[in-house]
Formats: sequence, structure tokens, C-alpha cells
Amino acid sequence: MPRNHMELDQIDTLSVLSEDGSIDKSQLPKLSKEELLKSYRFLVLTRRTDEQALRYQRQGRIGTFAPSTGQEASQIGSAMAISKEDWFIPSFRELGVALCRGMSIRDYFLFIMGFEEANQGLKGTNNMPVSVPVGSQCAFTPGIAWGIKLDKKKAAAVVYFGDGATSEGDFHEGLNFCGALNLPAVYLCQNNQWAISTPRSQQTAAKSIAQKAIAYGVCGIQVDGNDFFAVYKATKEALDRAKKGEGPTLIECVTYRLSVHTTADDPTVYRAKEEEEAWQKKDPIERLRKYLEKEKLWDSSHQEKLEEDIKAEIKKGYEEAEQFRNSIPDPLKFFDHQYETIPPYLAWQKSMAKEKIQGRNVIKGATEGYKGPGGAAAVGELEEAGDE
Ligand SMILES: Cc1ncc(C[n+]2csc(CCOP(=O)(O)OP(=O)(O)O)c2C)c(N)n1
Ligand SMILES: [Mg+2]
Repeated sequence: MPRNHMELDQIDTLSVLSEDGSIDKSQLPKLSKEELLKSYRFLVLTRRTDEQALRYQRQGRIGTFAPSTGQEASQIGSAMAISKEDWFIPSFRELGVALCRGMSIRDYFLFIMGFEEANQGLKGTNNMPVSVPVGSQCAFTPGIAWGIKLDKKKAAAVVYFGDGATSEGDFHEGLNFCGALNLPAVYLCQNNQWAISTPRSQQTAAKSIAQKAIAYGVCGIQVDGNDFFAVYKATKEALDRAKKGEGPTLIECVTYRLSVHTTADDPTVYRAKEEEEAWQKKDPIERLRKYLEKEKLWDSSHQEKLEEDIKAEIKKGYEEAEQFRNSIPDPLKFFDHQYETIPPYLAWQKSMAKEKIQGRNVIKGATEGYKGPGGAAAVGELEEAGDE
């Protein structure tokens, strides 16, 4: 058998809007003035919410969270292309997409405060809850996409994940499954150059993340993730293909996490100031603003008014969240969200927590028939171990 060269698909790259706000008109997606201004508002709203959340977190008012700062174009650019019927499957860093999909500022703060009630807003939507285990959402995406296909719905499943998630088996299994079954799915990687302190260069020896699509026989494209138009266009095209039955796409948005990984992180110990400064110059919000100004759609008075409105919206959202927090007297509700019927081990934990909080004895009967994890230990022993 002769030695031949195997032809593999090529990976496209796409950028439309450059750093100075100039544009490649041939690639400019169709968006109305209203859609453009709405998108810009979401970009700024996401940034300011992050900034304010960071202050609240430092003041001890809310818990830990993962900022989207620097990644707004990847998030809003894609979210504006996704319809209500499509499924939004997030990781833990998609504030911008969630806001575009109707999440309120109140619910965002409540979620960071640790209230599952904030997820009530997901009812009746095609929005999935946050997935913290890295990459896990990539593994159940085929299930949603397959359901859409079997139901013959005109929709697609859009899953978000980071560069670090592409080193997890879940990403590969999920994308392979979607490719093999030709499912309507879009795998959207926000390559923000870091997975906590692991740089992109140590994540994979591959030249790009987008090229991993080739191995699974699906479309792949690498876009400038700080370019609102490029992300919008690539997502729209991927969704159109998915809905026509032409299969999944892997989109790599090349962007940068300008802020901390989470509020529990200090990036100054592992990355260079010069690198951060270089990416500051590529700020996705400034870039779109420059374009809007060039097109005479925006000026400083518009910006001033927008900043005022957004400040008030964030303050109101936070106050509503705080009001809710103060009105919930029963922290034990924490146990009631995971299952329709609470399983014995959780009933046991709930009774332990109740005892701690209220200084009472463990509820008799709540743990009846339950022998603890693995079924080995007696309930009495577990009650002691629970204090550790
Ligand atoms: C399975 C798993 N391993 C480790 C962690 C701890 N962890 C949280 S975020 C993160 C890095 C994720 O990096 P990336 O996928 O690039 O997403 P980014 O945080 O940059 O948005 C890690 C290791 C986790 N949540 N889940
Ligand atoms: Mg990352």
C-alpha cells in the first residue's frame, strides 16, 4: 500500500472588528441599530456587575464568584445569536450570557450569596444551571442535543467551557458523541489563556483548540473572542448549520481573563503584568464602543446616561437580593433543592444541621433504616463523625 497524505479539513479563523474600531465590511454580520445598542448595553452591564460584585465580595456581602471581565464579547456576541428555543448550557463564568437570556441582577447576586432560589428563574426557560465541575457540562450536552433532534425541534444546544475544560475527558466524549450522531450542538470554548494558574501553553501541545474539531469530524473555527462581530457571526453560522441538520461546531473564542480566576485567587503570583497590560489594549468593550462612535451611534453623553442607568440597576438588584436574604429565616431549606424526595442520608445531614443551628437533638425517626454512607456505620457513630 503506497504512502499517501490524508486530506483533513482546515480550520478557519475569523476577525471582523480590529482594535482601533475599524471593520472588515465583507464579514460584517447583519445587525440592526437596536440590536447593536442592546448588545453594547449588555457588554457594559456585565462589566459593571462584575466590578460591583467584586466590591461586595471584598466587603463580605456576597460569596465567591468567577468574573467575566475581558470575556464580554465572547459571551454577548454568542448570546445575541442564540434564540430562546436554543439551550444554554453554562460553566460557571457566563454572567453575560445569563443576563442576555433574561437572568436578573437580583438572581445573580442571590446565587452568589448561595441561595438556590436564584435558580427558580430557570423554570420555563431553556437555560441550564451552572456546572462547577470543569467540563462536566460538555458530557451531558449530547443528551440535550439528541433530545432536540428526536423531537424534530428547530433548536440547538450551546455549551460553554474554558480552555482548561478541553483537557477533561468530558469534552472529548461529548464532542465525539455529537459528531457521531450528527447532533445540533455548538461547543463554545472561551479560551481565556488560563485555567486558574495553568497557562494555555501547558494545556495542550496543539496549535489551537479549534483544530480538535477535526478529530471528531465536526466543523471548527477559531475567532477573535474580543471581537463582538466575529463571535456573533461564527455562532450564528454554527447555529444555522446545526438547525439544518449539518451537525455540530466547535468554536474557539480567543480571549483573556482580565480579572481574577475567582475571588479566591491572586493572579499576580503566576502571571506577568506585561501580559495583562497587552490584553487590556484589546478590551472588547472599548473596541465596540470605538466602532459605534465611528458610526455616529454613540457618544460620551450616551455613555454617561448608560453608566447612570446601569449603576442604579445593579444597586436595585443587590438590594432586592439582600431583602430576600433577610426574609429567609430557615437555612435548612438548603437541603430541599436537590431531590423531589429527600434521601435518607440528606435527611440525616439535615437533622444534624438542625441540631447545630437550633441546639436541639437530632430528629428521631428522620434517619430510620439508614446506616450511613456505605451502609456500614451505625447512625450514632456518624453523628459523632459529623462534627469533624
Ligand atoms: C473536575 C474539576 N477539577 C478541578 C476543578 C477546580 N477548578 C475550577 S475552575 C478550574 C480551571 C478551569 O479553567 P478553564 O476551563 O480554562 O475555565 P476558566 O476558569 O478559565 O473560565 C479548575 C481547575 C473543578 N471545579 N472541577
Ligand atoms: Mg480558561
